[in-house]
Amino acid sequence: MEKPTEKPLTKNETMKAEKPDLSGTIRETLANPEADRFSGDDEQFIKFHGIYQQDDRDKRKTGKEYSVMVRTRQTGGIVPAAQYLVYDELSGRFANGTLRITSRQTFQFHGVAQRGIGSLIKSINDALSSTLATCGDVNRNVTAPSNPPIDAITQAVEDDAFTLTRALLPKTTAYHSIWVDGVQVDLGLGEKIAKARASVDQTNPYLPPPADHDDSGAPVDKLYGKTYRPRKFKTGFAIPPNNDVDIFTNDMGYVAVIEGGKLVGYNLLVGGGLGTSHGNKATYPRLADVIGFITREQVVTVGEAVIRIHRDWGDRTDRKHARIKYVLQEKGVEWFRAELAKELGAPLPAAKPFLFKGQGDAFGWTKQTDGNWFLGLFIETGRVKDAGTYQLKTALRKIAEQFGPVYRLTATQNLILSDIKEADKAAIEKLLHDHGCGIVFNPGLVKGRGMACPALPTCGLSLAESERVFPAILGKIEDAQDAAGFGGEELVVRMTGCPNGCARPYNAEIGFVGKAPGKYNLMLGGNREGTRLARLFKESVPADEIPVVIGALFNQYAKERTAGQAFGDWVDGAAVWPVAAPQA
Ligand code: SRM
Ligand code: SF4
Repeated sequence: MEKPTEKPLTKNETMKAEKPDLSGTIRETLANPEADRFSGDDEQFIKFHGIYQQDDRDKRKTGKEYSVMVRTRQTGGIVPAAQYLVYDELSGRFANGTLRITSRQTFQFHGVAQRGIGSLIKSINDALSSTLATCGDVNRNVTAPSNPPIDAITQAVEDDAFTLTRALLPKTTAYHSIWVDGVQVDLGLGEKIAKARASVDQTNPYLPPPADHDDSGAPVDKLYGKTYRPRKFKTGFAIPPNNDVDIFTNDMGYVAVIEGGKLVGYNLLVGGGLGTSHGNKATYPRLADVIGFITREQVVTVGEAVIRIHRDWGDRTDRKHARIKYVLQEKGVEWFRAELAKELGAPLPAAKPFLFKGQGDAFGWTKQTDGNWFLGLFIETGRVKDAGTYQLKTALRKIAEQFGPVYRLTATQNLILSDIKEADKAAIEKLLHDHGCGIVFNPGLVKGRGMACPALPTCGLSLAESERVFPAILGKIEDAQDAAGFGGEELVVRMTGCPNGCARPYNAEIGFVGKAPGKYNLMLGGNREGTRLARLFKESVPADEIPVVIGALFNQYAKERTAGQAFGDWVDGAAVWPVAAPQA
C-alpha cells in the first residue's frame, strides 16, 4: 500500500517502473565502440550496477573528459588477500592506479575509461565479488566491525551481516547477464582469479537469491517491487562498546546484545542519515532511533519489514525528502513501532540497555585470541597509492603475495590486516618501513581518526576540495593542539566537499562541510562515541582562516576543560556559540 500523494512522482520512479530489471540501454552503449559515456536514464541505471558516471573536474575548462567510478561490495570490509591482488591488478590496468577505501568499507576504482568497464566488472565478479547494488535505490554495502572475528560473538555478527546482505540484494538478473555472461575477455588473470575463488571457497557471497515469480511465471522482486526503494538505504552492525561503524548514521542498525558471553540478538535502530542540501531547511542530518530488541533469527525478517515500510511510506515525490529518516522524524517513533508490529504480527520487546564508549581503529599490532596477530594501518584519506617514496600500494601488494593476511577495510577509511603469524610480524613491518610507510603504524589520534571524502576532481557534486586539502588542514589543527598545550590528544575531525555528508562530518567533534571553493561550514560538538550530532558554528569559513578560528577555541578549551573532557563535549556546552539575533 503506497503512501497516497497528490504530487507527481520523481523521474527516477517512472524510469524504474518502466525498466524494473534496471538494464536501461547499458548493453547497447557497451556494444557501441564510439560511445565515451552513458547518457540519459542510463546514468541512473548504472548506479544500481555500482557505477557512477564522472568527468575530471580539473579539466572542465578545456572540455569534459568522461570516466566512471566503480564501487565494490565488501560486507564488513572483508577482502581476502587473493581477492585484493585481483583488485590491485585491475586498478592499474583499468583505473587511475589507486584503490580508494570508502567510509562504508568498500573499494572504489576511479578514472575507469568506458572501454575498460566491462573487463573490470567482469573480473571483479570472476574473483567472486560484486558491484551489484553498491549504489542506487537499494540496500548498500552492509557495514560491520572491522576487527577480526577472534571470538564466537564477532564471528556470529559477521555471519549475520552476510546473511542480511544477501537477503537484501535486488533480484534483477540483468546485472549478471550484462557484466558476467555478457562480457567475454581473457585478461590473462587465470591464476590470480583461481586463487581469489579458492579464498572464498568457490562461492560468491554476493549472489542475490533467485527471483520470485508472479502468477504468469514472470520474474518479480517481491521485496523491492518494480520501483525499488524511494532512495538509498544503508545498514550496519555494531558491537558495543566500539561504535567503529557509526551505527546511528545508518537507515537501519543492528547493535549486538551479548548476555552470558553469548550473542542473544540485536537492538534495532532505524532512521539515521546525514545528507542535507545547503539552504534547504527541509533537509537535515539525523541519528537513528532505538526501536526495540530482536533475536538473531529475526535479522532478515525484521530487515525486510523495515525495507517494506520505507518502500510504502518513503516520499517518492521528492528525492531530497525520500530517506526513511524523514518518515521517522515526521511520523514519530511510536508510529514506526506500530507499523513494524503490523508487519511482524507482534510488537518488538523493548531494547536492552547498551553503551558506546568510542569509535575509531586500533593501530599497530594486536594479538588475536587464536595466537595470530592483526595489524591496524592508517591509510591517509583511504587512498591506496604509490607516490614518490611512499610506496603503500606496492607494499600492500607484496604483503598479500608473501603473507596472505585477510584485508579488512574500516569505516574510518583505514585498513586492518588480520590472521598474521607471529613469525611474519617483523618481515611485514620491515616491508612497510622499506616502502616509506612508517606513518601507517602510528598516525596519532587526530590523523588516525580523521576522514575526508573524495570531492574534487572526481565527484560531480563537490563544491569545495576535501581529500586533496585535508592532510594539510589536519596538520594545522595538530599544530594548534600543540600550541594550546594538548598536542597528540584524540580528536575526531572530518571534511566533505559538499553537504551530502559522505565522510560523516555531522557527528564529528569538528566537521568541515564544503560551501563554495575554499569555503567550509564549520560544524562542532559531535562526540567520540558517535551518538551526538554536531551543530553549525560558523558559515563559509575560508580555508586559511580555519587554524585561527580553531586555534582560539583550542586555547579556551585548554583553560576551561574538566579532567578528561573531550573537545566535542566541551564545545557542545561552552559559551562560545554565536547568540541568535533577537526576534524583531
Ligand atoms: Fe556518498 C553521493 C562518495 C558514503 C551521503 N557519495 C556520493 C557520490 C556517489 C556522488 C554522486 O552521487 O555523484 C560520491 C562519489 C565521489 C567519488 O568521486 O568517489 C560519494 N559516499 C562516497 C564515499 C566514497 C565517501 C568516502 O569518503 O568514502 C562513501 C562511499 C560509501 C560506500 O562505500 O558505499 C560515501 N555518502 C556516504 C555517507 C556515509 C555513510 O554512508 O556512512 C553518506 C552520509 C550518510 C547518508 O547516507 O545519509 C553519504 N553520498 C551521500 C549523499 C546524500 C544522500 C542524502 O540522503 O541526501 C549523496 C548524494 C545523493 O545521494 O544524491 C552521495
Ligand atoms: Fe562528493 Fe559531497 Fe560526497 Fe564529498 S560529500 S564525495 S563532495 S557528494
